[in-house]
Formats: sequence, structure tokens, C-alpha cells
Amino acid sequence: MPFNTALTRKLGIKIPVVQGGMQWVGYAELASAVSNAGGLGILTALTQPTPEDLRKEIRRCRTMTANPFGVNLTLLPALSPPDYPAYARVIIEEGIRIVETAGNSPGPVIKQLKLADCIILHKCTSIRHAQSAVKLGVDFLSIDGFECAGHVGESDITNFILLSRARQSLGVPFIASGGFADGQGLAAALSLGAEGINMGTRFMCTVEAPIHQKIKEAIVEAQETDTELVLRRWRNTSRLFKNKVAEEAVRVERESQTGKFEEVAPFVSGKRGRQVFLNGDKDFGVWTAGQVIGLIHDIPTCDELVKRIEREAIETLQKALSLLVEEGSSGEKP
Ligand code: FMN
Repeated sequence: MPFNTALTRKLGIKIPVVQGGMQWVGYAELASAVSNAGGLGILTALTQPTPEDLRKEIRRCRTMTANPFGVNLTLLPALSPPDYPAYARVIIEEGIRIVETAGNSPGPVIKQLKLADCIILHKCTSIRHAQSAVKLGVDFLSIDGFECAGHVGESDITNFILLSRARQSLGVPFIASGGFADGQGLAAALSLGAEGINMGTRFMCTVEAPIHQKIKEAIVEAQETDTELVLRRWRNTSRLFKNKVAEEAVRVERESQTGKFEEVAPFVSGKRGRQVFLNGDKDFGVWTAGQVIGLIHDIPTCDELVKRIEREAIETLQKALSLLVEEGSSGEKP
């Protein structure tokens, strides 16, 4: 029995599972595999050094799947920010219909993309930010609970509260992000009012994710307690895999007398983090992962994973329905 939610209908996908944007992971290999499996794969624009490289990557992805896929555009504070309007222009020119936006002051980019009729999934970690995004005309909110990998925001609200708050107050369809790895999670998200789920860390740990096998094995071995929150002092909190460098970053952050970001900067270097995915040394630099690492026990193909999630969600929803009994019946099987 196929899923029929606002997300599957609007995006033209079969299973309401989105692969969220991931820096240095969201290449065509992964995005196309997720889309071929019936979910929505997403390329990460800023993994490409220039907008023209993004154009090539979009074209490469098209040769790998005939199904819809999207592009993530993440707007982060930077001294010299990337040319976001140019990335957005390439997305539009290449005919991409679905864009995941995230980060600060997304107004101008969302306006540019909406003028071209793109469907926007905007990711946020608080209801206040979600409400601002609704005013910008986004089509879906992607509600990222405190469990999530990467930028968790500063309000520390987990999905059990955040998703119900979204249902109660947004009036725009939303998907649940952060902490999802299986069909039981998808069924729970649908029960709380979401139209589907978004997953990052779980998709890192698939055959097609273009990162070193040893990093996937490190995720399988990890527990839900093996993440670390860094950069809280600068209100830019990020959830990272707990390794020696992340622990050192937290120590410096806590003990620094000056509170100068420069002191912690060498520990949170994005360049070293990128190397981790290439050289397989989990302690070489910091890298992003969510608490959901505790729920990940294997390295399936995207097809196996998405189909398994579909099956588990259907079984879970059917099992839940079977808990209802006719009034007046004892509920005992004859
Ligand atoms: N989200 C973004 O919006 N932009 C990014 O560049 C980005 N990079 C990520 C890199 C990695 C390695 C991971 C694991 C996540 C990243 N995320 C990024 C967050 C994911 O898109 C998604 O919101 C998050 O992983 C959801 O939580 P989960 O890991 O528990 O599924």
C-alpha cells in the first residue's frame, strides 16, 4: 500500500523519506541512490567549490536517476560568504524544482527561488524561526529537533515537543528531522502530524555514501551518547561525533579566559573534518553526527534502507491499529 502524504504528493516521490543536505557527503552518488530508492535525494550545493561545479554535479546526478532530486543551500555566517544568489541561479537554470534551504537570513534566496516556482523545504530548529519562514512562503518546514546532527540551534527542544508544537501552530505542512533511522520513527513522525521524515546521519552510513568505510564502521560502533556539543559559547552550537578533537574543542571552549573564537578555531577546522571522510581516521578532525548513531547497526544500500523503512512503518502503523478493539469486545482472539 503506497504512502500518500502532502510530501509524497507535492514532490512526486514514493516514500516520505528525505536525505538532508550534508556537507562533503551530499554528492550525486548518494542523492541519486536515495531518489532511485523512492525517497528524495538532495545534493549539497556548497560541497561544490563554485556555482558552475554545482551545475556539473546536477547534470551528473541527472544521468544517475530519472526520479526527482533536490539541492540543499545552506546560509551560514561567514566573513566572506559564498555567492549564494549565483548558486541559486544555477539551481533555477538547471530546472531543479525542490530546494532545501537552511541557515541564517534566508529571505532573499527563498524569494529568488520562489519567483522561479521552486518548492522550498526550509529547515529550522525552533518554532519562532519556522514562523518567520512561513511568512517567506516556504512550502514545507523541516523541523530539526535537538537530537539532530550539526546545527542544533540554541533552544535545545527535542522532537517530542517540537513536532507537536509544529502541528499545533504552523499551519504549513512539515517533515520531522533529527533522530530518525527506521520505519518505527517514520510511523511516530506521521502520528505526531509530520508528512514524512528527513535523515542525515543514517544516510551517511549506507553503501553509496561517498565517505570512507572506516567512518561508516565508527558510526555502527557508536552509542547515542557519543556526540558532543561545541561552539555553544558563540551561539553557533553544533552536534559533532565525540572524538579526541571534539573533546579538546569543548575543553578549550570551557576553559578559555578570553572567549576568543580564534582559540577554538583550529580544533573545529572544516578542512580537517573533510579529510576524515577521505582518510577514514575518525580522530583526524571534527565531523558532524547526530544522537541517532546509537540506532544505526549496519551499512545497507540506500535501496535496502528506504524499502526497510517503508516496510517497518507500514507494519508499525498496522500494529498500532490492531490495538483498537470493537466496543463491547474483550479484545481476546477467539
Ligand atoms: N544540514 C544542512 O542544512 N547543511 C549542511 O551542510 C549539513 N551538513 C551535514 C553534514 C553531515 C555529515 C551531517 C550528518 C548532517 C549535516 N546537515 C546539514 C544536517 C542534515 O541535513 C540533517 O538535518 C540532520 O542530519 C538530521 O539529523 P539526523 O542526523 O539525526 O538525521
